Amino acid sequence: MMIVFLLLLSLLKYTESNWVLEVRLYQYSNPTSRRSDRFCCDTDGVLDGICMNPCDNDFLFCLRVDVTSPSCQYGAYQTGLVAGGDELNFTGVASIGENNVSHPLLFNGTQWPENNQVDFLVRVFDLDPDGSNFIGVIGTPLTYTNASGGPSDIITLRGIRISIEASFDLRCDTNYYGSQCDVFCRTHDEELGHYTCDSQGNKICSGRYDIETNCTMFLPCDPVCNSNQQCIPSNNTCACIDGWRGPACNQCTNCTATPVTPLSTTTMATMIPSTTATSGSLPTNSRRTATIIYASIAVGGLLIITTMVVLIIITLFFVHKRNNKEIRINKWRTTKHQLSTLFIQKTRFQKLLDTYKYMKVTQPPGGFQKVQ
Ligand SMILES: [Ca+2]
Ligand SMILES: [Ca+2]
Repeated sequence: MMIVFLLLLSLLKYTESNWVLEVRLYQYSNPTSRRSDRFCCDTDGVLDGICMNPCDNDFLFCLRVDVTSPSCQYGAYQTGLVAGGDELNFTGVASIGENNVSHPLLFNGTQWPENNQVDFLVRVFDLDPDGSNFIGVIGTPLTYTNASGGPSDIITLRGIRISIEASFDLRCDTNYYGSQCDVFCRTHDEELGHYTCDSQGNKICSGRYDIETNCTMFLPCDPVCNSNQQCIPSNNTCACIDGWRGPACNQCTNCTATPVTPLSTTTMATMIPSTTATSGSLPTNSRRTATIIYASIAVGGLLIITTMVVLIIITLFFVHKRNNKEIRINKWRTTKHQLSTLFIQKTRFQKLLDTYKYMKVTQPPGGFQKVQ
């Protein structure tokens, strides 16, 4: 059986987990230093029925799905020889046995345990040069409905002749939250987002990053900037765009016009000073620019219309020319057909005439005779 467990240990893979079960060990005791078959661990060290030599203890700690499972799905640790005899105190011990197993023990799973249960198992062996002997087994089911219970009290787990004290603490692994550790949240501060996580796994955006964008973009300026301003979302300020200055960005930098009241906008301000304000207050450069734009639009539109008209005329010309050609061809074909018909009729008539002449020349006296 031990070989089976060792094989399963070698196959065990550790991946990122949702939850962690921490097991702290305290006192282990085998007061009679006997094996599971009641014999002393060392049969040559017996005096008056008393085992004089302690066992050479080797522990296997295992966490599995349930008591029927042959494997340790949530992890297993084999300590190797643990010096100290049959009364061991693991309190405050950082590593156990010649294999230096880290203590407290950590087991983990990637899904919440089915039926809210796991099974903790301890197997103890006596190591000797000629092989190992089975000392005993201790096991207990552990039930958890959520991961927020905190560490348990110290519990004494008892086998037939052995016992061990332990406490258990099931909690969510790093970056997992929720009662069953099924909420994932990992702090980011780069292009994937700028946020931390609260105790429930909710994202808390840094600074002015917007939760609606997964904390990847800043919130829009509040209050919104006017049409002569540009929003600087990182610090929620409105900066004047080119051509404007002043606290409200309503003073033209290249003209002497009186300040105007800019239009409020719900989006980032345009880079061109507004042309919808009172025309009398527009700067000269702005009016000149607007005139050029309107003139360009008018000329462009005229060119497009002219080109379209020319194309239509050319198309109609070619269509008309093609139709005339087809009409002439059809007339020629009709005339040719009529001439062919007249020629055929003329040939037939000529044959009839020749036949009549022949018959007239060869007419016997007394009239025509029936040709046999
Ligand atoms: Ca032995
Ligand atoms: Ca031994």
